[in-house]
Amino acid sequence: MYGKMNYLHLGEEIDPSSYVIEEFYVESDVSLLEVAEALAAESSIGTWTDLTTMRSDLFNRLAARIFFVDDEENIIKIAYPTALFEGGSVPQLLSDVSGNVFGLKEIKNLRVKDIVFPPAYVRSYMGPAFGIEGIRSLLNIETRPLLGTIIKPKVGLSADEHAQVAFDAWVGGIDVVKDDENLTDQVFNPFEERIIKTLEMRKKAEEMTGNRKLYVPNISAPITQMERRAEFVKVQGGHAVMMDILTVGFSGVQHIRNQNYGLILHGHRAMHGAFTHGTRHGIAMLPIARAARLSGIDQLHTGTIIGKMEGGAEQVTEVNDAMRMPWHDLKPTMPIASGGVHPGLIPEMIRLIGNDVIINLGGGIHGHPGGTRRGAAAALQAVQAHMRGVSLEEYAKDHEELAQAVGKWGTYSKPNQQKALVTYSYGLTAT
Ligand code: RUB
Ligand code: CA
Repeated sequence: MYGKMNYLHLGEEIDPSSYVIEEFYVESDVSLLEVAEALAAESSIGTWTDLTTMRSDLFNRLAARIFFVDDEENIIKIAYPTALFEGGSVPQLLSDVSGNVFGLKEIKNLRVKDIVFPPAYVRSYMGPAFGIEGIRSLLNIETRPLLGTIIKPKVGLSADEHAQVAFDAWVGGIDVVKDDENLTDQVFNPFEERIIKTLEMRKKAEEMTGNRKLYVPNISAPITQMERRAEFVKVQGGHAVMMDILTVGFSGVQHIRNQNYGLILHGHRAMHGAFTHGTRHGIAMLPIARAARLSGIDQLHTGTIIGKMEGGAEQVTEVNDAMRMPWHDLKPTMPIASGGVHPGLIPEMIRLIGNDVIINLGGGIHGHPGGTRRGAAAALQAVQAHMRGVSLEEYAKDHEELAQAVGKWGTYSKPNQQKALVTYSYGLTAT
């Protein structure tokens, strides 16, 4: 008992249309049942003691229900009545199901593994405006994975240089060019100048190639500033913007979505490791990604399985499935596989992740020995090789750009020595 009311309903069948259901992993010196009661109380209606202001009708209607406790695996599942939640508000959701509970003294480690929502709650959100189909139809690419690049160096280039590198990437064969997470509006590359110049280059690249191209500028900033930047992008003829969803916060993301700009929203997840790292504490990527889809993110970084960033096959696949699956009225979110990708990894990544993905390469394009344009061509050749069922080695025989990329970085099955090392441009190496 926690607060003299009983939250325990072990073994009870829970109606998924009436409850938000949360799964926790917990480590504590006190018993799992006691922890479960503390979590259920703190995230619903209770506190550390009984209350003179509590009424039994209130308790029966709004108290969370602990319906599953596994002492061996340290798993607790709690169902929260939907009435506890304000529809269409990720901040309120997170304050509720992942708020004070993280500060409870008796808890050593606590991890939110997943959150499942009732249909009416899901429908209270706008979700993505474009979704996978909308993005594909804008770019006129029916089935193959989309290819993206992050301009590198991640910060430092002038607006002119940035626009030129973007042009080279598009002309080489890239569909989507994006800013990196820490490039916003710095003196060496002012936001408005960059947008104007890069969109001019997009037009030129579209005319030269006959293909639609997408530029995704980073608008991350305090909310009013983001609003001004999104409006500027729209007025200049842009079709997409990027937000660093966790540093900006879900309030910022939802606000931008609520303005209905008609812009594709790209979600970078910088800082997610502070929540998602490891398995015993924090918030897993799955509930964060669900919140991003609810908030209206059209394309979201979810991991590469085989690149430089954390995230194995099981974890990335379950997140990608949750982004693509039908979810009441909400359009699907397109996963982005990014981080340490080079052309030699592309076929294996498509095999593992599927076609409905944006494969995003930074160093793997701008680090190509022949420069950005040839790097972009090599990436497209790697996608073509996969789509035609030809091995990279075979395809590289008459595709010089791909041969150069494979020569530098190797392939998934035959990495060259550099694969084991991350080589930084300032000359240091780290494992
Ligand atoms: C990748 C990059 C992205 C990371 C983010 O650059 O800049 O910010 O992929 O990671 P490069 P994640 O291609 O040079 O490694 O997608 O896992 O959130
Ligand atoms: Ca980056």
